[in-house]
Amino acid sequence: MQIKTLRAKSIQEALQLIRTELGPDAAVLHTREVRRGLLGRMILSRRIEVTASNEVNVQPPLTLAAQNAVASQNAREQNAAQPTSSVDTLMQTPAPAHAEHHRDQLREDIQAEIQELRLLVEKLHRRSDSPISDASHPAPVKSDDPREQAFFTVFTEMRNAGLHEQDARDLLDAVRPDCGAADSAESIRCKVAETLASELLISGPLEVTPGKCTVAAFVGPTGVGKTTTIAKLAAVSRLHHKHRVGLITVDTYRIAAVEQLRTYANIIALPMEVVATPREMRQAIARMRDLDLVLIDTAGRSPQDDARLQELQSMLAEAHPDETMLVLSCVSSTENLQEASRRFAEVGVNRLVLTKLDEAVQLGAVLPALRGCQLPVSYLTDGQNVPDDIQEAEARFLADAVLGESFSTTQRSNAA
Ligand SMILES: Nc1nc2c(ncn2[C@@H]2O[C@H](COP(=O)(O)OP(=O)(O)OP(=O)(O)O)[C@@H](O)[C@H]2O)c(=O)[nH]1
Ligand SMILES: [Mg+2]
Repeated sequence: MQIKTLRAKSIQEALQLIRTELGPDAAVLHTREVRRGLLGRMILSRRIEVTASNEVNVQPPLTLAAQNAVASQNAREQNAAQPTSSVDTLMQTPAPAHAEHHRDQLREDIQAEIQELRLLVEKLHRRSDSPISDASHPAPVKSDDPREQAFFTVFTEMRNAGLHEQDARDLLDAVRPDCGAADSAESIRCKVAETLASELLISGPLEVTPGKCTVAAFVGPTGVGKTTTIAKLAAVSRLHHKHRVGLITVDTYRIAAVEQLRTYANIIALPMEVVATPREMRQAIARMRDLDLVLIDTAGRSPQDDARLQELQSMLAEAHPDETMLVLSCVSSTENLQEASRRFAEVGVNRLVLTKLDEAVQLGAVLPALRGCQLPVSYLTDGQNVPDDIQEAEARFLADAVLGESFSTTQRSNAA
């Protein structure tokens, strides 16, 4: 017995193939529409599978010729009939009705899926509107109440600035008692910025008293901008304030590092010493004692590298720096900043320099590290230009930067 199963785009095409393969008297044993996902049906066309044989005689098997005749008859009689999704019905429905039916079916499927997606999006939106699990301090949510709506706007801006949910919530909770019904998002923003500014620790610049040698060492993870920051400070101190400045580098691990600092020292015309051991450090400091300011550059260290951190500590113990500046890049994640400040605390850091403000898309992630390390910030750097891209840290400026663009005082006054 010869049985064939064929697939085609339409029942007509399938029957034509069967006729060619098995002859006009072949009997159709089975038909079905090959199921595809919605995407498959949208991208690919429908497929009909037909199984037929030329040697069976079952009742009521219709030969192809008879089926074609029935199909034509049905086409005339049933063109107004409601189609069903079975292929048997498709076989009895004329071609334009097939297409119509197929389109209806597809439309219904798409509408059902859109409805499903809509429900899903609404659910997610509701969740993001109230992302707080702590019921005792709910986060601001979308509301018809203008005051709550203003809180929600500011909360969203802070989250967009990269602030962790808890930090954003705490800041809003802190200003809530001072906000009345008339407070707009603008005034809430202002209060939040003031609150954060009052909390941030700022140290002011390095204190340099001519005739009294101030020694400042710069430590931190690799590539955060220690050497560049030293070059900026040295240039400002020497060229603007006319201080007598000297440089020491202990970064003998990279030839390029020594050359990098030497280049700056040559340009600014500063004495520079390269030291490799604690003893050499002691001697170099002694030679520079009559200068106003000595800046010590160190090799970048991984906060995970216990041995190197220990080595750094021994070296700095000989220098007795007045200030030990931890240099951190704002491009780093909260976790990396926290880990770096925790590990470098062992080296005796007492101030912070935040670099690469210009590169950081958001500064919100810096806040937990600032709060965690409790080190006052001395300088902010925002570019590679020596000496221009450095400024003394200022609380309100830093608060605005951490809170995001919409908090920027400049932008607000421009917009007004
Ligand atoms: N965008 C930007 N780049 C900076 C800033 N500060 C430093 N850089 C760049 O960051 C790169 C690394 O700077 P370095 O000063 O060599 O960093 P380092 O901490 O001394 O690096 P190691 O000594 O290797 O640990 C250089 O390309 C600098 O130009 C900054 O504020 N913004
Ligand atoms: Mg360096």
